Amino acid sequence: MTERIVVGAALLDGGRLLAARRSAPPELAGRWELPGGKVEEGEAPEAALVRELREELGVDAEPVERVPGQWPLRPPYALQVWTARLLPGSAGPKPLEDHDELRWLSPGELWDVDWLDPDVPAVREVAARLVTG
Ligand code: 9L3
Ligand code: MG
Repeated sequence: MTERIVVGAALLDGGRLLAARRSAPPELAGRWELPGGKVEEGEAPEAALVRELREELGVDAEPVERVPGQWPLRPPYALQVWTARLLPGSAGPKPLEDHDELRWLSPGELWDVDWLDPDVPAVREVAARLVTG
């Protein structure tokens, strides 16, 4: 089966990371994730990231760099993560779709939320970057 990519955004602002609590589906509700979703047919992953952040959070954002690694999800999906930042003039993030709470986490708070299993290694990678700037 062809691998399908799900993109996640490590949205950073002022040295903090945005975490989003899923409201659906029931088996994932209440767990926290890097917001994002499935890359569509013929779509570039970075474009999917921008689209998903607009749809889910109502923000204008841009990808900054790919976080090394790829983490398996339910087949045929795999998670890839980019750091991202809000564009000047963007609205602040709001949980418009699929989430019921958002939190900006400082480096000391990164592990205060119950991340989805596949997001844990990605957050670990981002954590190292947050500390070193
Ligand atoms: N998923 C896991 N971690 C993430 C994201 C954005 C997504 N950071 C998983 C949850 C779903 C699947 O990928 O099973 C598709 O995501 P979505 O389109 O429901 O957001
Ligand atoms: Mg999503």
